Amino acid sequence: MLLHCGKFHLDLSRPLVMGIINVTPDSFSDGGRHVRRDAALAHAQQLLDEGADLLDIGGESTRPGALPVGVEEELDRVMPVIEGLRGAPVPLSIDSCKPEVMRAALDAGVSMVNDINALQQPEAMAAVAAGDAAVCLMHKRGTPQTMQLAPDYADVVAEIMEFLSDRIVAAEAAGIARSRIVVDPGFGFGKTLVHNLALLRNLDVFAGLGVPVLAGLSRKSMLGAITGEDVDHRLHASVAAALLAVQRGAAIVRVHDVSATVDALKVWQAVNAQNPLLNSSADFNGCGGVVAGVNPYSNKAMLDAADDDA
Ligand code: HH2
Repeated sequence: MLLHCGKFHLDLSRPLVMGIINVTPDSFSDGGRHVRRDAALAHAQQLLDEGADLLDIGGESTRPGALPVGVEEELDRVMPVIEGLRGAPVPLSIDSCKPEVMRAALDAGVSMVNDINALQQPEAMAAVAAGDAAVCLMHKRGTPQTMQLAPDYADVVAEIMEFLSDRIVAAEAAGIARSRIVVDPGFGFGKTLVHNLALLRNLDVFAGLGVPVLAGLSRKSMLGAITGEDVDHRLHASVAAALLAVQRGAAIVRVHDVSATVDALKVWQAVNAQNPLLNSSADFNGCGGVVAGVNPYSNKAMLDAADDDA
């Protein structure tokens, strides 16, 4: 399956890793670390070096209880970073619900809009439909201020399936081709631990919607609830969760810890390949992921590794 993502055509026959760049003072796990343009750009370079297939840039925290940010403030945060990354070898994604921010980011060349509000804000649909960028339609219940108060579903999987299915129909009706659409059940956005686990367990059901599924579990509180670890010590749980998501059909995982996730997925990929050292690149590489970009899973790397072992 290919995802049309602006000038990039992403081959999804291997799972892709989306690295997170939060240009915010208050994100739940890395707030304040990449607020300065230089720090954000250095972080972006690090994620690229570690093998990120996409970079997701956000200027507003959506953690439970986060306060909303105005359009100008969000633009001031993200635009210098987007401009600094112009010409990056992988697609840039803007993580925003605001049509004004989407438009400015798209004009500056981003290839994907990641909207936790699934393009429900007036004008958001039109902003994306006007170009050729991909879009991630995510489910959430409530707002960051209210979403964790008492989330309740009769059937969390069925209800979110229905929501995402409706949003795909709405996006297609607005002129966004299916080949540009990704969906995300929205782990932690108006869900209890039980809901989140049901979603992860049944992620393959979402793959049945016929568009790629993105999963964002990295460092989230559900992993803290399971392991008892605070947000700075959720690397192992995050990697496990990313792997489980991919095993259940996620095409893209949105993560803070790119290097560790890329390595884990290389192991997954190698185990899944029939005979990695004999197969063609199409079989083993999963066709390389980013057609016009970096492929950290090259056959050469695999053959070099095999030589080292011998
Ligand atoms: N999670 C966060 C933000 N954006 N987008 C998608 N599609 N899926 C997610 O699960 C998702 C998302 C929250 O994580 P983070 O950006 O690290 O934190 P914060 O919102 O506090 O900046």
